[in-house]
Amino acid sequence: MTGEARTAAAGEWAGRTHPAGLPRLQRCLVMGVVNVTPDSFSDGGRWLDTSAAVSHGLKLAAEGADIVDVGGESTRPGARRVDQEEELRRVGPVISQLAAAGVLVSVDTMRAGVAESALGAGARLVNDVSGGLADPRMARLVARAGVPYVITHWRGYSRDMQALAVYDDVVREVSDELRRQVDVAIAAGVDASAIIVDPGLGFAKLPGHNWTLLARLGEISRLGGGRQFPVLIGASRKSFLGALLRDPDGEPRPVDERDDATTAVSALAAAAGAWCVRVHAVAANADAVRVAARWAGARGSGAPGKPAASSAGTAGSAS
Ligand code: PMM
Repeated sequence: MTGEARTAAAGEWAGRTHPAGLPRLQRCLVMGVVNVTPDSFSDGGRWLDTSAAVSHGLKLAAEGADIVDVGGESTRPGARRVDQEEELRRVGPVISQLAAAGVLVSVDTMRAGVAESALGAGARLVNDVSGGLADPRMARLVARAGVPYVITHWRGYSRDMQALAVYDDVVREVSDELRRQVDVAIAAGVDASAIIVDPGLGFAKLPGHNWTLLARLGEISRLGGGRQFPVLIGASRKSFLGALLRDPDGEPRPVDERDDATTAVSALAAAAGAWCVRVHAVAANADAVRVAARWAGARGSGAPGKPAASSAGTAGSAS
């Protein structure tokens, strides 16, 4: 049995990696979501107003978000695109006000022009759900700016992406396709140590694909072999959780009742070595990643209740 297989069997792959330019914590990070959109499936319309979005971002940071992710374009299945001016009008003031308040902000965009303005407004991380495929200028922009870059597995725009959810071996195909996206970014000058990979749950994926990817994060982290990348997981409130929790009549659990399941995914993903979880309801998830870190830190401590030496900074008292 290889070392990789042994650690995978123990529920964790060896050595969590950290992207350059972001806080190095001995636990999984929490990214809180602020969608400044009228139509996101999870919170559409709630934070369209700048001051409501800023207040919400500050609240998420106070609840324990390490990063606040601000987006101005919905990526729900079937969504139509907004134009660049409108996207910028939505996210620009929210990002500048949150950054001015000391919040570590990422911008969720597929457009290099939006990313550039967002970085100018104080964002410190680019989260591109198309992983560079929607805008070929994105990788060069990220390389020039020298910021961390989330590359998500993506097969096409939201409008018809679910028709592309066809796989023989979802882990191999997602890893191979992500590897090609990562190679393009590196060829454009992006520092490999600044890259975070994301299997893109729900993006051209059916529920079974999402579960298989979650169960095999170690393989995603290595993209089929070689260098290990930090992994970000965006499961929050997504429809595969609604489908899992159908009521006796077969109705999916409504979007606003999926936060407990999201927290369960966060705990399991953190225990499996995920670098960050992207969530809408921060407080419970901030607790969950600390529980996972404390649990992992106690491994090898020898006695129940005795903190492991390596767990400093990851959790509170043993009581
Ligand atoms: N999902 C959504 C939006 N942005 N970014 C990353 N990196 N990963 C994701 O899974 C992801 C994302 C869609 O969810 P939302 O509409 O609730 O924000």
